[in-house]
Amino acid sequence: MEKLKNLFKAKAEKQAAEIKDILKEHGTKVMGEVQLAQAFQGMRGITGMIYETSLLDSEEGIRFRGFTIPELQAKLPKAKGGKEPLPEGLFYLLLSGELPTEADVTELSADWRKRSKLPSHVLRTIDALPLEAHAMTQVTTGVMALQTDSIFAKKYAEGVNKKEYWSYVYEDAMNLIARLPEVAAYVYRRKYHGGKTIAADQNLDWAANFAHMLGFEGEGFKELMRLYLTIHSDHEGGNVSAHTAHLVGSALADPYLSFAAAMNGLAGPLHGLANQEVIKWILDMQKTLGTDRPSGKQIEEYVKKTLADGKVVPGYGHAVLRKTDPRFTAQAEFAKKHMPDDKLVNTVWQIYETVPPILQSLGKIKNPWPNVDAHSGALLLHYGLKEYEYYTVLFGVSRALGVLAAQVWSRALGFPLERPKSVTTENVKAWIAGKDTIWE
Ligand code: CMX
Repeated sequence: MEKLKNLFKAKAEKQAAEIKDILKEHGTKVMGEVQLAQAFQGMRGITGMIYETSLLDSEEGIRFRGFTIPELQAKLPKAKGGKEPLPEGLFYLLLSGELPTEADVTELSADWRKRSKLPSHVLRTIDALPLEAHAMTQVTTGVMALQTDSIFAKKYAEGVNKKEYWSYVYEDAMNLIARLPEVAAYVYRRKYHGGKTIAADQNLDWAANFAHMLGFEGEGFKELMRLYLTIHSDHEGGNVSAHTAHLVGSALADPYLSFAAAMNGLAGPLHGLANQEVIKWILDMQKTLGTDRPSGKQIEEYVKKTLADGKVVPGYGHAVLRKTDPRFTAQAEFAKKHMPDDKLVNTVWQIYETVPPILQSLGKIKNPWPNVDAHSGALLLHYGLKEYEYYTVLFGVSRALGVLAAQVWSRALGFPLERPKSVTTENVKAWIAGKDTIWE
């Protein structure tokens, strides 16, 4: 895929020169201020990093290189007969900032197919884990095993000019994205289907081939995967997985190490694992209530019990968003088109009617609206992917597109080691008492 690499090089060189000029003239300009509460409470709202591939608006939601999800659905190339965007196109856009043609996407699909073969020790490494190991643990172990193939790590060890870092990170990113569905599908078939793996179909696009290797042949599921793997890819730079990849990569850890670190963050229940928690929570609710069509009133009681038990309502709330997540809306639109009568989907919609006013009434939750994870499980279950411990892996496969494209940019722009300042509560108390000015 020389065209994309050359296009990226031209764009990155231009942008690196622009950044040099910006910093020369405006480097001391103040972007904001940090309040004590922000330092103690998860650094919300502190603008402190540059992340090129997407930008999140708290009211409007995510834009990928300036495009909303409905715009991507309209403008990105599709599979023959398909209506959803191909994730290859989204990756091309994230990396180059330009919308790809159909030919660009076909070429990228073919390029990833060529790169997709796994070294044999990767599967053996996964096989060393017990079957009960969580699917995220197994996949991330596979990613770590793939790291032996890192071109960046090899070139760095040989002693390479820092101007060339991005080129090797690009190769690693492309190889890792190409191989990730193979690793992820292997884990699925190993954990849930007695190890009966399904060989790749060289004629399929990246998402459809992943669906095929998982064992899902219907066009509906393939379309869902194309949409799913597109919309979960990127959510600007501060979320746990993207920020982890950015931080770890800043130490010049190669893309495999950085992405594995990101996957470990994604496996937390307040981040990506929330997609499994949502379905678990709904299925528990159905069991407790003895119905698969709970009424609004019944859901309300169950939500109140969840809160009274000191638990979060999974799939609701967000650290940045203050409206319904457009990724939730995109999935709801998909469901309206493909499965409007599905009982579980209807329960998800009923929960959407019921939960926000309850969370709002507590007065402390900043965003009572659903996030991306509130809807995805119901769609997967509709097509028969019932093993919800696997859901976060799908999120992770998609997230690779965003965080790896961003990492190529970070190395091309020469971003340094990330190292913010921390203080202790003792420092803070002394500062409040006027006895310490350590960080001023
Ligand atoms: N249910 C119950 N309580 C919630 C809540 C929810 N869905 N969302 C927020 N709260 C609580 C917080 O736990 C916090 O409580 P305390 O003050 O007692 O500690 C309070 O409301 C204020 O939190 P906030 O400022 O509104 O939210 P944060 O930015 O701190 O946290 C998030 C954001 C996503 C972690 C939180 O909303 C949450 O836990 N949601 C449920 C888990 C979830 O769906 N995560 C997935 C997010 C999307 C993704 O990354 O995939």
